Amino acid sequence: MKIEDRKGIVITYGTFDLLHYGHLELLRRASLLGDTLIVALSTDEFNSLKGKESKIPYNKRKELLESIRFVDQVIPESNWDQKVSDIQSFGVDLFVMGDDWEGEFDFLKNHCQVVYLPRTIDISTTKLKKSFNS
Ligand code: C2G
Repeated sequence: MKIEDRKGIVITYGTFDLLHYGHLELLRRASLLGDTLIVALSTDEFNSLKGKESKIPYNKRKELLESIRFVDQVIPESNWDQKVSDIQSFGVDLFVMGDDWEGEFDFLKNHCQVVYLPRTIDISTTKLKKSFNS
């Protein structure tokens, strides 16, 4: 592919527990902003650091994400501080997150473009967990 045709490498981070259409819409829109989408998936250990207990173990969450045709690669997210080195080692052009994170990752603008996309309303892992427990 000619360099000028390269739309770029996109990365996004998350737990993606109980994968649902809100996650899918984020990933789909992120994938349309480049020609390669990398997902940095929170490990089970990092989730406990985030104060989140994921219902689905990392290897299954990874398998689900890898089965999505517009996800090109899944890497582990094991700490809060790996983003700059990820951006550098993967040659990332664009960092994307849902806008519940608006502003939180603006420091990455020194390394790549940063875009926050509107969250999909009325769906969340927390809601799904609550509905299972009802
Ligand atoms: N998301 C969304 N719409 C929803 C739910 C989630 O757009 N209804 C987006 C979030 O904004 C996030 C991504 O889907 O960009 C993954 O969401 P989570 O799995 O909840 O990720 P989070 O726990 O916010 O982890 O270092 C960053 C963290 O790992 C982000």
